[in-house]
Amino acid sequence: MLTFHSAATQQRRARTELDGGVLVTPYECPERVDLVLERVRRTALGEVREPDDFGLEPVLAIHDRDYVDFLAGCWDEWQSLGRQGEAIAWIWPTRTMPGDVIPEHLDGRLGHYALSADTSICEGTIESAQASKDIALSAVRHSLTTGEPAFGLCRPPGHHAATDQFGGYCFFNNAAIAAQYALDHGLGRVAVLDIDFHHGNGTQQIFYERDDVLFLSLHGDPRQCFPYFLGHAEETGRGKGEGFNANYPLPPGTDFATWASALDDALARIRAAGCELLVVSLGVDAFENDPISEFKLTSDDFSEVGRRLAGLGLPTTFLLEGGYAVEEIGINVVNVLSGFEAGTAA
Ligand code: SP5
Ligand code: ZN
Repeated sequence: MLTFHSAATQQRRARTELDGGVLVTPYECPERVDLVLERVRRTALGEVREPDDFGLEPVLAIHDRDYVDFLAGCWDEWQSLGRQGEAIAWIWPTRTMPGDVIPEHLDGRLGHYALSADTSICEGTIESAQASKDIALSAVRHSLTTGEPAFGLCRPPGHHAATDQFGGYCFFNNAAIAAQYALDHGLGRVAVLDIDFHHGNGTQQIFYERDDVLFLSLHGDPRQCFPYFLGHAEETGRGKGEGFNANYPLPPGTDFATWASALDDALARIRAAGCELLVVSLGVDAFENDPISEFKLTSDDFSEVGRRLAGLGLPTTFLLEGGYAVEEIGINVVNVLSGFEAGTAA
């Protein structure tokens, strides 16, 4: 399987994440890329390629122009205010303030465009986000033109990013951008299967009223887990999108047996919906030793996940999302990819 990778994904080197009332070194760190790449090479998964530059058009097919402009200018503006630390949102239009006038002041605009305070904007953020979407686009184009699987070693991740909001370490929604690219190049229906521990709130929001993208997510129950305000089982789509959104919220402590039966249900729905391409939002934070997540999957379980995905027999594009047990991230990601290849050969 081909891997798409760019060193530009490591330009974002954030120093701060608000976690438990203190500023910690972010869980979503550039070393994640090094370790996945090292494992891809060590296991001889296949060739590693640089992405092409797809420009902003495929981004603007998903995200609002004002949001993209905000991300592109935020760090320079923040610095021109003479601020010490990194740009972190700290006030929001909440239930008691309609927030329908976008503020002019950067602090207000940060609250408008942010969905959580775990994600700072720092030097290199927009550059890494651009590289990440180019990786996703290069990978999906490869799957579309050859029918072969591809792996996009995306960083930053994307699935929490909504039409006009960043957060959960995500800026551009790589999976949504890739799925839309496939539709714009002739496909009728695409499945986005999100196996990251956290609910893919951004992907759900983007496609919620559409029937050309089937979105399915297995995740920690939002009653207990980030992003807390979306990802319930009752959210099944709206309008013509009714029936094209499927959430599998699972309790903290969930092991592979329970998780895998949700996966099998999701795979049956993908088969029944007549999807022509599978985009996998591949987070490996469902791992038992993940520092911020609460499922119990083992490294061997990830190989079995790959084998089951291969059973669909669809052209498949894997895009990296979360996974913060940095020491084991390479093993867990490549186990999914190798398991997929083993399942394809079988
Ligand atoms: C892409 C992705 O996986 N994003 C996840 C973002 C979650 N951010 C909030 C993390 C809160 C961590 N608190 C755990 C405390 C353990 N010390
Ligand atoms: Zn996650």
